[in-house]
Amino acid sequence: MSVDLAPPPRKRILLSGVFGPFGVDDEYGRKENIMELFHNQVTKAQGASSWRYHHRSFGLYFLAANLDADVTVLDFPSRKRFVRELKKGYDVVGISFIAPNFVKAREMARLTRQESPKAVIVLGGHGAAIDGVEERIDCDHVVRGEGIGWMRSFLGQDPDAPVVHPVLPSVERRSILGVPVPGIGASLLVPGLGCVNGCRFCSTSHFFGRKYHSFLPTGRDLFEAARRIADLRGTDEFFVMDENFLKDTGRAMELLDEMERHERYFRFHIFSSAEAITAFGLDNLVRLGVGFVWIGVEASGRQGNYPKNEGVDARVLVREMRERGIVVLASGILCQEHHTPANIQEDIDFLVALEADLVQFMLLTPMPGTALHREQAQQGALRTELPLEEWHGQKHLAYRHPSFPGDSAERWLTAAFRKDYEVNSSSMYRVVETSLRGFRRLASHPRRDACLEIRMRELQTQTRDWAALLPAIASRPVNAEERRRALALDREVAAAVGAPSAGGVVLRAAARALATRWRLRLRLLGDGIQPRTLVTRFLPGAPGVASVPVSAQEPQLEPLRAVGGV
Ligand code: B12
Ligand code: SF4
Repeated sequence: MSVDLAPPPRKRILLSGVFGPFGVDDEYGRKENIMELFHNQVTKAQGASSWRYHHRSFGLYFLAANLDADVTVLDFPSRKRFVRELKKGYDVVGISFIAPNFVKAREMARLTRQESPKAVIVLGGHGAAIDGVEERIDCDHVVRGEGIGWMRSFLGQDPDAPVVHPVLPSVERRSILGVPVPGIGASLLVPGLGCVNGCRFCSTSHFFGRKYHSFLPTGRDLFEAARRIADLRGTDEFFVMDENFLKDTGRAMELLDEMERHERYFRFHIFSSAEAITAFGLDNLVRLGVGFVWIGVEASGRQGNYPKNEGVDARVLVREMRERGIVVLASGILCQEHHTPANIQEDIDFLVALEADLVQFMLLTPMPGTALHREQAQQGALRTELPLEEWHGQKHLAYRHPSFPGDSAERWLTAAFRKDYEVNSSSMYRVVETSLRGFRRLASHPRRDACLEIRMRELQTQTRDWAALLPAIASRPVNAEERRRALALDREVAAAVGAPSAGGVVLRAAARALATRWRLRLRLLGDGIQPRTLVTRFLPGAPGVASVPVSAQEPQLEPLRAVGGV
């Protein structure tokens, strides 16, 4: 009798995001559902000045880096490319999707059954919160909440093994006014998932059971992860994907202590709530190297607002952050239950008057799984007849609101974005102004230690670099006021940080030429940009230790340089 001692073959797993094209009206999606953060949700009314960034489907890479299996990650495939991948034969096909991409996920499951009938289909991501999704999509498992532990258990691996943080760029392509943003681009840092605050509309908080699921529980863990990723990618800048990074004030303080102790000064772009920012302290934000904060202001007064904003004067908070060189993105919710055509403008005007660098307006949307969804279902207010492709918060209301019938919600939204642009000028103009303010403040600081000295120099370089776009802004402004502001700011920058060098002058001329070309492109060809398909293979045997960009026809804009344990 012979005994086969060979280990069982490792599973072959395909993890895929939903297929494109994105942001077009077709049988699977809608034109409003663009795969771009800023251009879709923030700077959408700013024409050529809109920020054009692509972000990967980070959850897929987190899963892949933490499984002892042969995992291929397929990000932004076309439908055809997905089918081609299926034909290679996988044991498990995992599909990550959000509610507005329900139809795409359903089609991908159908294609998997057709092309790879033996594959086990696992659905995950926020779309898993849709009621009865297992009956509406032909699949084998639906994973709600954190996925690494679930997938490890499913594969017979230790669900509680330490989480390996993959080494990833936080953005794929970045351009403003058609000018590519130079440099490597910030790396991704995901300290944890979810938020304990449980604001009733918030998908992320509810999806993770109103608990914080920590990947990097201590300041020291954060520091070590940041140091390793920074060394591998060659940049000390991070986009921190954590819904409320400063909520754990102690952890953030410990991170700051570690940075100062090691004299390693990272820079972080974060999401956080007003109470958490206030508790951490604005001057500590500067020391920590926070360059960007996304804050949910939500509404002007008590009505329609949340405990996280209680007792905080948003106007003062935004101004004080900008004074310190911190770019602020303030978001607000329109067409809330208490809004009427008579009072909604007050909230819009409040958001605009904050003079934040960037403003996001979003329609109140009862996303599946949230307390708001439950409340409105009980009241019979959900618009269940509205296809899920429309549940993205940028056009239709997904609940019945007597004051906003037909397309009126969309009209308010469009007008709000437009007003912010006309009153406050383009966001690019605003961020140069913020950077200059921060530089000046630190330059006149009476007691600059090593940390503040570094922060001052960062702001100086940033102000000079970003100001290169001011002539392009002034050449085709939204109104005469923007031209006047851009030219005046350019002069102020030159006075504060020095006139542009000969190289700088050439750069500015190039930026103007690129901006002119971009405006022409928008006029002739429209503003659609599709993200490139990215294929990455994570090899078995050593979870997260190596990752291989697969196909030469699908080059990565930012190759994954390495993936290793934290
Ligand atoms: C990055 C991001 C984007 C990127 C898209 C990146 C991409 N390539 O898809 C951009 C900015 C383009 C974007 C756009 C939109 N987004 Co978005 N986005 C996010 C954000 C901020 C982070 C997601 C993330 O990477 N998290 C970190 C990773 C590690 O966590 P994770 O994705 O949750 O993955 C974990 C689990 O969910 C699970 N999991 C995930 N996938 C899978 C798959 C399998 C098989 C398994 C087993 C498990 C699993 O395991 C992972 C590890 O635990 C979230 C909010 C948030 N903080 O989560 C919103 C969020 C996902 N987006 C949302 C929405 C609504 C949108 C837009 C419709 C908004 C709009 N109107 O423009 C568009 C849609 C674009 C489109 N065409 O699809 C909602 C989804 C709501 C819902 N219930 O479906 C969220 C939750 C924001 C919110 N609070 O409302 N988004
Ligand atoms: S504070 Fe922000 S992340 Fe936390 S529950 Fe509220 S909206 Fe969600």
